[in-house]
Amino acid sequence: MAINLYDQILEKIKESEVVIIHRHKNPDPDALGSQGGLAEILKASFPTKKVLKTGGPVGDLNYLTEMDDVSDEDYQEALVIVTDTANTPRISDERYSQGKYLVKIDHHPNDDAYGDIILVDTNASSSSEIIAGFCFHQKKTLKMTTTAAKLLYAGIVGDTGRFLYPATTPKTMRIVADLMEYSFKPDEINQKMNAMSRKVAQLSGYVLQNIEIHPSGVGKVVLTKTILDQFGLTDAETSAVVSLPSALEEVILWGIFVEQSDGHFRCRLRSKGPIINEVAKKHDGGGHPLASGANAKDLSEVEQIIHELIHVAEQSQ
Ligand SMILES: [Mn+2]
Repeated sequence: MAINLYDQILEKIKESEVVIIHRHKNPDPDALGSQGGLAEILKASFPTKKVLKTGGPVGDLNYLTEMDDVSDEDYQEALVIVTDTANTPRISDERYSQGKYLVKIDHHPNDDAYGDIILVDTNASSSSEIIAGFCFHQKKTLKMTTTAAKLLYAGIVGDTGRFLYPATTPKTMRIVADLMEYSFKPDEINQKMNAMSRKVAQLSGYVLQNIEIHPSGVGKVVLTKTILDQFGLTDAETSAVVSLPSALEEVILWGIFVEQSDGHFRCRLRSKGPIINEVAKKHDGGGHPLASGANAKDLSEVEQIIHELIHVAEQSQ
């Protein structure tokens, strides 16, 4: 990995008295793990610097980390680091551009190359893996702590689906092993990340019962407003069921389509192998080759996306 980028980022950190760390909206464990983990590392390594985390509500992931109160004045001389966020509209807290210097650290495809320094490694499982690798590489200066190790571990576990997805590499596991040398309790994190509410458990049952599977291996789940109301769930709470179809042996790729208040459908596309982000890009979206998001204006566009996914599945056979 581009080692000189590590040095450049460390130089910028050393020069800056204020570091403000952002991540994406609707944060997942990798967004919070990379943000919180980096904050803990910098606070331990440079006790006199002001290190702040900003962004919208973290929901029930507040057991991982919480945000700080960041004033507009804090940005005046600040180094701003954004983790785990592919494009600027997704950055939580739009003041990200008001610092003196901007660094992007991410593992999604670099389609929106924002920032004065860009550290993007699409081979990394997660942004948390990149942050941990950066810290261990710069260990003369940067101190890993137990809390940071716990947060980064949670981020890696989250983004790899507990080491299920192909982005899990030998390097991922070496970094995880090094993180586990710190005295947090991995089993506690695993249990918390595995836990779901009764409502989400019931929605999981619905998804597994009602998924439509095309002979090519394409799974389709449509969650209308009526269905979400029936389970008493919001769109944000449906993220827990997105990976469920991967357990079905006949499913190769799938889409979960969640109706929004304005009637359009938020589409979450996933794949066990065939590349699907090109389909996502055609429908107001993008993302990883095997995990993308898109938007469909109505059910007929949902059908169009399914049609394109079937084409992808058939091409791969
Ligand atoms: Mn991530």
